[in-house]
Amino acid sequence: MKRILVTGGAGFIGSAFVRWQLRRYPTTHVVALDKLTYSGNRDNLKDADPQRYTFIRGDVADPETVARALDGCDGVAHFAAESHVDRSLVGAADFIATNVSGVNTLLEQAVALGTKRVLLVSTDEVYGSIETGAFSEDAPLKPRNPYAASKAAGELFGAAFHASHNAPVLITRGSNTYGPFQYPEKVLPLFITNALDGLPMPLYGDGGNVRDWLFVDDHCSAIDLVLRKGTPGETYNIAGRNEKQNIEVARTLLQLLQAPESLIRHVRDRIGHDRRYAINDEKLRALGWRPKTRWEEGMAETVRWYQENEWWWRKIKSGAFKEYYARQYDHLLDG
Ligand code: NAD
Ligand code: TDX
Repeated sequence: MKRILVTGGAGFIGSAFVRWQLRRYPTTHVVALDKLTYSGNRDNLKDADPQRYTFIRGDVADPETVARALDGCDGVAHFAAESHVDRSLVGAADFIATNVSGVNTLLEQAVALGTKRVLLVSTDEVYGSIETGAFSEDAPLKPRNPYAASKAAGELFGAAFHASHNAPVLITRGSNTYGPFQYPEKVLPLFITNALDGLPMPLYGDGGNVRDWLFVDDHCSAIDLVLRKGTPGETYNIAGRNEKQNIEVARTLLQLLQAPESLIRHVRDRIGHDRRYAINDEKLRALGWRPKTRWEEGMAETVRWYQENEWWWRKIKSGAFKEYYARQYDHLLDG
């Protein structure tokens, strides 16, 4: 591909994907489209060669902006989203605007321009919670929080555009992703940066909820493979095969940070908190994908990155994040 569009290219996974493309494909030009919402950050692209990518600040729900960004691109990887479950539980209007209307706008423009590959980045959360076993791609969608519902709705637009307009839509459902540059509202960077300041790690409920952790570069390599080699109209799970209870994650972080167990603070549970996510990724593995980063390496690298890049997260945590944190955890910390 000579030119690709990455929406949400200034976010956590989107910016890693921009770097991934530039590293892996020396002749590819990347267009990054991002609205720069609270989680979008130009600092996330500081390591990307500015000659090799074009940055457009704009809304993926705006047709003219999307048409301009897509023009001349061979494909698009669509990451732009409202991405945090806890925020969606307070109000979901932005989630519908970006994760549903934004997908519709992107699909309309891609059809109009004849874009050859349209990959929608989705999530394992669309299946809902599972007690044992793992969901395959044909399992029914049973989202259980507004964020997951908006992602499921976006996916359904993708499937509908494939069926009606023969749009070359590919969908990936990735599991919980971690690594450098993740916004500190998400559990790993929140726990790491709090612990570095001697602040508590607010662990929801009994800490027994299970997530399947995937290192960010492995998520990027899977998306890249599906973008290039996947079959249009198909959906691919991307698993970490690395299930951990949240309490185990917290303890691993404490060990790496050499911080005391007393930092773990059990707080009131997230409402409707999904107990366990698990997906089967045989279909993707049949395309040849394997994750490269072992959990121990990925966690050590991630912790080191936050230790060495205080400039990045202190800027965030001393800004608008403070208000969010007070709202989110004030009433929880008393529970
Ligand atoms: P993030 O919040 O770090 O990044 C989202 C980016 O989208 C930000 O840069 C933001 O500015 C941008 N954005 C938001 N609304 C926009 C709009 N209307 N127009 C243009 N840009 C907009 O999120 P992330 O964790 O990097 O997630 C990226 C994608 O991956 C999302 O689609 C998410 O649903 C999906 N996903 C995330 C995970 C995870 O564990 N983080 C797992 C599976 C799937
Ligand atoms: O303070 C916290 N304490 C806590 O115990 C936070 C923020 C979270 N948690 C728990 C809730 C979850 O069981 O940790 C787990 C992970 O929470 P998040 O980081 O908020 O992720 P999750 O809700 O699992 O959703 C993530 O994975 C799927 C991403 O945010 C989504 O964008 C992705 O689609």
